[in-house]
Amino acid sequence: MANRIVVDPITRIEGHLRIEAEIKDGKIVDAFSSSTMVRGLENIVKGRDPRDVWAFVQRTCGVCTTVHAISSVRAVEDALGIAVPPNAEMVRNIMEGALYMHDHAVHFYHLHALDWVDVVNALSADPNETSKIAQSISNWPKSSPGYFSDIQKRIQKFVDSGQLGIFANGYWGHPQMKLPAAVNLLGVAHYLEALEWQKEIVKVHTILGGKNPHPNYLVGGMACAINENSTGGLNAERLAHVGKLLKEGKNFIEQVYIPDLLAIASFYKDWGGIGKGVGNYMSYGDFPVNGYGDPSNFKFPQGVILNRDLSKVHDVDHRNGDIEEFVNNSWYDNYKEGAETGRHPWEGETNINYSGPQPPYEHLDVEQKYSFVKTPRWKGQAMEVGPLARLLVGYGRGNKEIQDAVNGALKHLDVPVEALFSTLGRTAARGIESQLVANWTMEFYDQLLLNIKNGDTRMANMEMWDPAKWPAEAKGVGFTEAPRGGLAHWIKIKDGKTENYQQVVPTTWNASPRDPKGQRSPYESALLGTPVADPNLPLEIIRTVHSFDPCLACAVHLYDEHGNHISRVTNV
Ligand code: NFE
Ligand code: MG
Repeated sequence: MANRIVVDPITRIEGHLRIEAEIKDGKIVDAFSSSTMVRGLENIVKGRDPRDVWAFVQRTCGVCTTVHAISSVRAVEDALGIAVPPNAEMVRNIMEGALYMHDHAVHFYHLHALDWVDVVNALSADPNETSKIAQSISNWPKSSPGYFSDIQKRIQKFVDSGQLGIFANGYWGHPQMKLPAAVNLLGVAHYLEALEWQKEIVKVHTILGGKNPHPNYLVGGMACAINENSTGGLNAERLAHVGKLLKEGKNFIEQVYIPDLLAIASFYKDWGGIGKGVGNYMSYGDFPVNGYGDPSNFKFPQGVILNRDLSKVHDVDHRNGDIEEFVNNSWYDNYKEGAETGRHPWEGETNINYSGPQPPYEHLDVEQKYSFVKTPRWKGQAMEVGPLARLLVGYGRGNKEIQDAVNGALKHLDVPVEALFSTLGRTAARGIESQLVANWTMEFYDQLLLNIKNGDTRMANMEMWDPAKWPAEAKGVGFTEAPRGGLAHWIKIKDGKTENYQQVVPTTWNASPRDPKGQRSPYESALLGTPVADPNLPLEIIRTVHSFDPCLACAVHLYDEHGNHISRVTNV
């Protein structure tokens, strides 16, 4: 008989996620993913001025801050036929690149590392040994035995006080923790350093967008006026500061994040065979370098891979009916056409007044509706989105830069290409693309400076600003690759107002409940077959779920004080 365990809430993520898993003979035989937060942002923007919508929907999330604003302004620009000036494209790319560097490093160290790094075990490390390892894998200057010994003293203080603080909840001593003590100490030291560094990289947003989180955007371009010689706006000094922050960020990724990722992964190669998932991967593509109109110019290519077959990449179309959202298993009223039907987002609905069974409950009633996340499908198929999907699509498209980066990591770890389709693959892909994005962001920065030097200081195209010029009806789609995967917003405009608005978000693709055919989405699918050594300490579930970097605030678009109930908590 299978034993159903509940992990709720899953911590070290954004938002509220509940996983129920059925375990038989030490392995997961079925799994259900539920979000217990309710949405509402799509309804809040109805009737509002489309030029204001980015400011509302950007509040979907403060973690992947900026990507909802980009998607929104792109959707409106698409509807109204606006092309933004090259400088605005580069500023948007730089801001998104800075977000990737920030978000991925924070995920690795602060949200995911403690699934693999045993903080308490680091106390028994020999700092000389940690120093030797650190110096053998990187040129990062903080690597002396004294430095690591001081870190150890700091942790010892936490432990002696009985208050581990940020390290309080963890599976310390779990038999699945495989790192030598010296590597654990290295991981803990860099956890603390990454905390310091991440407060620096966000300054890129404060300079280019006024603040972080939720920097300023503008339909038609960006709001940061270039004036190299002025004391305000985007002057020479502030541009130089952006360049310095990006260089430091790239350095941190190259000298700390990547060496740590490879060192830690080399002890967990068995996770290259666990957490496989649905095997379908989708990327919308992003980082335009020659206008947003043509995805073949994007740094991240666009496409779909089915059944892990990298030899064929399918095209994505956001405008026809290929993408649909279902609500058959979600706490919303069914569409009037019935529970089996999906809706393309332009025709989508978010009916939060559903009156059927909802939380609280003992267990999810998975025969009925069991999540506030909707279920999106591409041509009826479940799609994994995120860093791994982006790299696989790029690989399949024959992108040399992406192929070299992926092959280099596989060679370093001495694992076969099949190891990519896994928990380890997802976590490695996030690091590999951080390096790629850091390099590209320097290119975007250089391009911006070159444009300015050549006398082009345009930052916005305001030709269509006046709603009197708009058609009576228009519709548009704006897509981006958010750190967690493909993100798109669809807008319908009527008489100058937002008539309908739908966001389909990366975590919606990955965390959704089943579709009408009973097909599992990526989280539910990836958990199948995962060994669980001790059902009371389900570290293995956390590893695979964390490898997707969940954000339920994005997936459901709003917190609600009634929705965040917790039942039968196994707190991890
Ligand atoms: Ni809130 Fe987000 C990203 C978006 S969601 S984190 O990245 O969009 O999956
Ligand atoms: Mg939505």
